[in-house]
Amino acid sequence: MLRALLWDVDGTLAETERDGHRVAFNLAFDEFGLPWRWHEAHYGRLLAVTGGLERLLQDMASRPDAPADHEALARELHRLKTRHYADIVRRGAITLRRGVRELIADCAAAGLRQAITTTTSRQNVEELLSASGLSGFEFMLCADSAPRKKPDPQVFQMALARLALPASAVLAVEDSPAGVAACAAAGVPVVLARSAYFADAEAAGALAAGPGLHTTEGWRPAAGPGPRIDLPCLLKWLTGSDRDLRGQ
Ligand code: XBP
Ligand code: MG
Repeated sequence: MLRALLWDVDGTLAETERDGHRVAFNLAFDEFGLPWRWHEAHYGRLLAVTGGLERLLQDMASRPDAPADHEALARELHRLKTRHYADIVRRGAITLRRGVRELIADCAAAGLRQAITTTTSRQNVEELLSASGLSGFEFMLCADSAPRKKPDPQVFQMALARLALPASAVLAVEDSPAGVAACAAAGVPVVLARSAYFADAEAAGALAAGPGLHTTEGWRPAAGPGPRIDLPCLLKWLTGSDRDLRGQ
């Protein structure tokens, strides 16, 4: 029986990467007087690395103009980037993905417990929740609580311990293959609401995958019967969960 929903943040609650984190990194580079700029396609490739700091370190490793002491500069740039990201969110440039608020409300009305399980920094989540007026999460596990980032299952293992529930009583909502892999490694069933950068990504291991919670079109297995992904739809997928996308 489903007792709790675990929500990813970046890409799932909102399309934060292209117009949020990427832009904030570029502002940090600029503020530091660095000529580096991450264009959209390059940032998409860098998303294979989870964690903003880790992503930056990976990029710096391939830059001949990066200093020998990568790590200190990367930490400073990431600190600046987090500040710029907060400014971007505060001025309303990032909005919730369609269908998110409605599904959270469905689950709250049904008495399900809900929590945040993310690899992003806590301040990013606090800013997004405050700017969007979203509440009702029992707890938030972020990069500070679960430093081993997705696809490592640590954040989900910690969430199960905190909820004191078996994985079979929980469902996660994710947008990326790394998120799905982390869930799979923790045994947590997961629905993949693909974000822009992962529109065509592999969905193996997900209970269902589709283009967003706002629609029942384009989902596999089929969603519905309502016009959006709602609680009855999640329960329908869970009931048939012996067949995930690999078995389709
Ligand atoms: C996505 C991430 C994060 C963000 C950037 O997290 O990998 O690292 O891209 O945030 P999730 P930070 O999808 O689990 O929410 O710079 O704070 O790491
Ligand atoms: Mg995500």
